[in-house]
Amino acid sequence: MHPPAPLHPPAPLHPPAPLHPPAPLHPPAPLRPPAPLRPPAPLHPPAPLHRVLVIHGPNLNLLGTRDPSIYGRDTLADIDAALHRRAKLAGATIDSFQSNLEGDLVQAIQSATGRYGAIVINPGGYSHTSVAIRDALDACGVPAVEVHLSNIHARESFRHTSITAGKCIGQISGFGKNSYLLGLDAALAHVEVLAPR
Ligand code: DHK
Repeated sequence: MHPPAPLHPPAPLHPPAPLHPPAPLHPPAPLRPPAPLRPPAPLHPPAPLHRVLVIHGPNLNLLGTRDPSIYGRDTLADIDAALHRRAKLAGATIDSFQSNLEGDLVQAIQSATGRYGAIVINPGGYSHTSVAIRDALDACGVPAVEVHLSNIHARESFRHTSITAGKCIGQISGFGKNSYLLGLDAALAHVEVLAPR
């Protein structure tokens, strides 16, 4: 019989690791004073309401000689001069633009945003065909009045529908040069530069 193996002396107890002293509390960072509220920047600066852009579409440069029994004998210059006089009486101004090109007309409509209070437009033959001009009228955010010298509803059936008029505030058709003048009055009344009659 072997004598029992001597018991190992118990391992000395390690003293518990000292607790880290608690990190000193930082005082909370002072709150920044709230930034002053700025009003949101307007998407477009307000357009001068009394400025009207008059847009003439294709073939209207030929007025005076183009089928006078339908379009009258006034030239485009005559019509623009009458519009200038009328605008002046109302305390408004007009700029006039004519093009035979669809893209130029789209560009002119787009350029009106923020610069004009209203548009008076005779899209000519594009009234019956142009989705691009309709879309530009829709996107520009400027109220437009569509005008026609002739009464498009009394002519060939393909002229009875205007694709563009649906994006205008209204349409005036059949009064020759006066369609433009009535269109200008309607546009100025809409933006309240001219008191409605
Ligand atoms: C002018 C045009 O050129 C035509 O194509 C339109 C419009 C009508 C007008 O009457 O002013 O159909």
